Amino acid sequence: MSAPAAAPAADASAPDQTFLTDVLAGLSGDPKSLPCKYFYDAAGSRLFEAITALPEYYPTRIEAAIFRDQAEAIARFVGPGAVLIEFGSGNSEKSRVLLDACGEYVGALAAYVPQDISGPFLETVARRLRNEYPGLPVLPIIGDFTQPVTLPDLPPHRRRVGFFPGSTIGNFGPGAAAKVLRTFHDAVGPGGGLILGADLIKDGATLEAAYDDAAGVTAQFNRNLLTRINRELGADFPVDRFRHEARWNAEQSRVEMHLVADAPRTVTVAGRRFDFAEGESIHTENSYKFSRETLHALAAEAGFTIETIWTDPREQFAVAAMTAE
Ligand code: AVJ
Repeated sequence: MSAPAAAPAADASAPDQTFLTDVLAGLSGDPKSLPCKYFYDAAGSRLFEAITALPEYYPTRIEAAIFRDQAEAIARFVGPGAVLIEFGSGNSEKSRVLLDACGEYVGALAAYVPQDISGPFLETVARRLRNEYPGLPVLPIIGDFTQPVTLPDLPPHRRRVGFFPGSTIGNFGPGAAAKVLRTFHDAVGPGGGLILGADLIKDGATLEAAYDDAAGVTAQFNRNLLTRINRELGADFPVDRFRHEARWNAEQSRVEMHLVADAPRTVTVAGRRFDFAEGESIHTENSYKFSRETLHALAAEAGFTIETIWTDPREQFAVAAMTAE
């Protein structure tokens, strides 16, 4: 998937206040943590792109295969003349297979609405799509998918279908995930649809390898968060002294990423000191994994009913099509 790009600070020399507040709060916690949404600066976005090409990181490849294999069924679920809204659209790459399939099997969409937090990037992507899909209204909206969606002027009386691929939903704990889906429910309205990509529970070795690859790209991606904090918030993390760890937490059904201090360390962030014991970790990400049952329960909590779950033959990844009640 394309990573959600970070919004550039209005004044590049002034640290982003929200970023600083979030980092100080996370490092003041016990256990220490940092929000995973800050992974995606320019370097982090590039590293994530590299992760999606790793042999161990199966989700991107398998989801793409499901979209290809089920293109016709997915297009029929979207339906003729619908408005497709992609939340956190990035480079809109995953929508192309849907746009193509709708054109081929059910007739053109009424509009494609990519939503992303990076405005300049959105416009570039929209221009390219308008060239490649002449006649398709591409109506980008700037926004954060965790906030209520303000839709552009849309053709009236059209079915709206949300699209949220990549198992980005896995970054949210059970309650927060239902809240995110609820904002999508509000955006598509009763009778609208949602196509959701979600990674499935599997053996711990496969899961841990996907988040701790042999080439060390995920380790770089994780540590880049400290590099970013050093640069943007004037911190002094000895980045190489924090070891990358991926742990499958079966009880909570999530892969956790951590950065573990190799020795007792004191770090200063914007003039505040944080002490680390040897082996103390910063919990940087949760990537929740689902079963058919937990997907049905999550959908229901947000007011959706799942119509179909498409998977690959080994049931590694799921694409769920659901209807808003
Ligand atoms: C972008 C949240 C789907 O959890 O698999 C990949 C992020 N972190 N490797 C995921 C990620 C480490 C990814 N998501």
